[in-house]
Amino acid sequence: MKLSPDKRIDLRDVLDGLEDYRPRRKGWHWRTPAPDHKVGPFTYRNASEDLKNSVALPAAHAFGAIDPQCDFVITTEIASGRFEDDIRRMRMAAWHGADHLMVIRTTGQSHIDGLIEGTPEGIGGIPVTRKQLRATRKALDAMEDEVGRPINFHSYVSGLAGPEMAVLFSEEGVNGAHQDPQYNVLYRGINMHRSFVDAAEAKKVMADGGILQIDGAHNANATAKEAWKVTPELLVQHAINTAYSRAAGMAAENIALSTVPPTAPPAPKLRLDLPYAVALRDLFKGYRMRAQQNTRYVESDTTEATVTHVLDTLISRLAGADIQSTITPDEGRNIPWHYNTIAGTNTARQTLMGLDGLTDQVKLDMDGELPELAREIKERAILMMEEILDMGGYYAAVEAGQFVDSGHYPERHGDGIARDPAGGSGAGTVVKRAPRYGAPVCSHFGDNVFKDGDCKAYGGCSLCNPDKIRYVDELDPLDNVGERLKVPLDERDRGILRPEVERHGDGMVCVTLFVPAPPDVAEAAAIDMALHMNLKNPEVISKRVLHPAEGSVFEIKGVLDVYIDTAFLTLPTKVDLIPDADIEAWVRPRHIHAVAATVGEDEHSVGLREILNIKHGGVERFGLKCHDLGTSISVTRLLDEAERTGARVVLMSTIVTHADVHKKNMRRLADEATARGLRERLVLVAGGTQVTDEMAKECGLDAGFGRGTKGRDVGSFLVRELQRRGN
Ligand code: Z98
Repeated sequence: MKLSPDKRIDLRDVLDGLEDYRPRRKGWHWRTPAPDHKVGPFTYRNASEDLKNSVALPAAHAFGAIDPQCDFVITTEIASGRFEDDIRRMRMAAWHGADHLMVIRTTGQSHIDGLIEGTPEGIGGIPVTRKQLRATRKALDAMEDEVGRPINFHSYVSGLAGPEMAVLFSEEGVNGAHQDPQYNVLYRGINMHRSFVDAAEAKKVMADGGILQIDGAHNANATAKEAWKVTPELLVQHAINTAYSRAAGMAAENIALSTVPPTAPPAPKLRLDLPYAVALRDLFKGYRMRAQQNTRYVESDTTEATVTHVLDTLISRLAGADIQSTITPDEGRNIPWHYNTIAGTNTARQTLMGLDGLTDQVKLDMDGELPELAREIKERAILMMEEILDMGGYYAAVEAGQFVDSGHYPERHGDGIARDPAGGSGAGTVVKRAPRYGAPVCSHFGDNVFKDGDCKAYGGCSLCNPDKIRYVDELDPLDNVGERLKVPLDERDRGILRPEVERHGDGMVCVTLFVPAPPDVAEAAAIDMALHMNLKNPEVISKRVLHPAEGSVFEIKGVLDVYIDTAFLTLPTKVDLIPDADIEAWVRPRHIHAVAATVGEDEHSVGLREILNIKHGGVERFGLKCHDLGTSISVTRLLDEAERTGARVVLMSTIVTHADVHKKNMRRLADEATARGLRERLVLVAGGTQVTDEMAKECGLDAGFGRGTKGRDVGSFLVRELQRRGN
């Protein structure tokens, strides 16, 4: 399957021939570092190799449209709840520099006790299935070719089907996964013994498949009432999972700790979070760090979420990290929307590029309070670990509610998560392995009469011989991707467009409005206004009081139930602009003069000045010699000055339109220039809010520029026109 940058991905191609599709590669991929990497005018210190195709950051145009890539892997969590929509979102994310795409299903995967086939949505969201994984991996393989960088696909190995999930992931080329038996125990109420036995098997399979593991310590941070007090326990959780993973055969470089800065402003964030980061990096040298924003503080205000994300990323750069996970800034208000997934990704790459080389100039002060504070966190963690051992081990400690207690260890508040070691889902299901137990597979934890590779004698196992995999397409005739895609594909074929943010054609839009009244009145009024805009099911997703009496600003989502048939759209003709540097290179050495004025009785000079003035990016900066005659100038005077200065260009600005005076003046300029024998020599251009190119041409001029015109539009036109005339 090959993607073409100017075409939308065709989901039919993705789904076609899936039964025979095999992932091209397995295992995790780190970015290829590119030290002292030159991109455009800059040399980067923390960069990786460039992409083949991408969308650059907005300000990149000022630096020659560069799109440097940072050294960290950038993650985005893709969670529309439908893999067919996730795939399109992944492609956009990959073009914005994300190379670790985590798919979390809208249903809690850990609540499912087996593997499910097909692509059902069912109730409560969709589970992970082989077909979805395979389709996604196939699409990602094509996206890798398109952007020119390997993309890591990630999901979650948890719940009672954890080991089965690990095998499935290894078979289907999933490159990273969360795995932490403590997650099952604490948050999903799964039996402890079962969780740890399953984890050993899952981790072995992940280790053999080169899958990067991310642990689950961050969940304590997101769950605890006072997250900044849970830091010693976070170190303990990391330690338990890391040691257990090593014992199961996982290499240190495939173990990533899931670190989350514990606070967010208005807390004194860096003062609290930096010592924690330092303690963590110090205690877990040699392991990878996956840094993620703390979801706990993501409210409905996307700007606030973005600022915290930037500060988190600053900590990652200062303290070191390998993966910067992004949280979409709208997590706190809805299923992440397409464009907010990209916004989160951009926040990370924009911040990281901006911080390039920071640690060459700024160092953490290791002679001040920082190491003392870090040491205190480590001491508390070690005390906690000792007490766990005294209590009889992990199971006993969990039973006693030691974990996710809101007290700052050794202080305890008695509000931790307590679980019964003999209870929970799957209790009593662990069976002792019989003597001479044998499983002829390539990857298996513990006693096994077959050695790794012995499965060849039986024709191979599904990990080394994918032909052994039984691919089940769909089981439910109604609840499957084929049915779900009927309407979207049909609309696509017919050229029908609707706005969307979660799923294909959901019609969802968001409007922002300020209402000048106290909050309650303002909110009721805002909803009414949204109804007047014909938005269905309007819902306030963010409100911010700007002043308790003066007013509030609201963001309202709703469904705009209209569609656009692209067959009836008239598209404006697109002009390719000449790059600024090329305009200047042509204009400056030629010493070209231009006269400019607002004509007739028109005192509106702002627009013209924006077009001329160097400060506003006007044509002056290309070296055009501009003579601004001012306002309310007659056409005759304009042409007199053009003759006197030897100008090649006349720029007339005309805003006033009553009685079509703007058109009259345009015609007058063309006619008088012709009568005076100047028409051949002069390029005549009009500009103004109501002016269009067609109108200007009808009136005998060479070009017209309307609202939104910038100096580079005019500059680009002038160069082409003067070149056309052979100058
Ligand atoms: C993240 N934002 O990716 P269910 N195991 C671990 C987890 O952290 C999670 C799951 C399993 C977070 C996403 N984390 C939340 C260690 C989820 C998923 O049962 O499918 O929800 O488990 O860091």
